[in-house]
Amino acid sequence: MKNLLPPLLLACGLLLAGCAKKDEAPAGGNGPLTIELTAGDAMKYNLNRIDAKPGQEIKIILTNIGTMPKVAMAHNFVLLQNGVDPKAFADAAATAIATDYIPAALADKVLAKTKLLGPKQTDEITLTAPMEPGEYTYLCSFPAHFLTGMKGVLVVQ
Ligand SMILES: [Cu+2]
Repeated sequence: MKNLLPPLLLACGLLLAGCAKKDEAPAGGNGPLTIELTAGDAMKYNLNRIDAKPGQEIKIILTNIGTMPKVAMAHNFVLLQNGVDPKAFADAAATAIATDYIPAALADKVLAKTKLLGPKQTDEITLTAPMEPGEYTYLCSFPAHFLTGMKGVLVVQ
């Protein structure tokens, strides 16, 4: 059993790299990374992990591929600072309807975010990966979506 682990991890790593690193500059470079994120009525992102190098430029293109009306089912991408409790953020976000579910009191904990998107809407942002290696949580701050599993991690290393 023990011997199976390394090849399994390698396979997982290759799979993730293949999914998450579309359009990246040649391997080993520090070129910009383009990540195409989708989210639909199942309240999940297509990618739960993004790998980047410290300081790397990342273009995030988020598309809501769902069909439900925006008032009932909208999505965003909110990248949090390291050390911020994502559940506490999501709880505070749930009542922040006037600011598209970005709680004003915690706005300084947000490293990057897209607009809140209704069905068939897309938003594109460019962010710079933090210089400090670590795992940075991203989530959808629409009520209950984080708890349903609409989250992922930006791994900077
Ligand atoms: Cu969502």
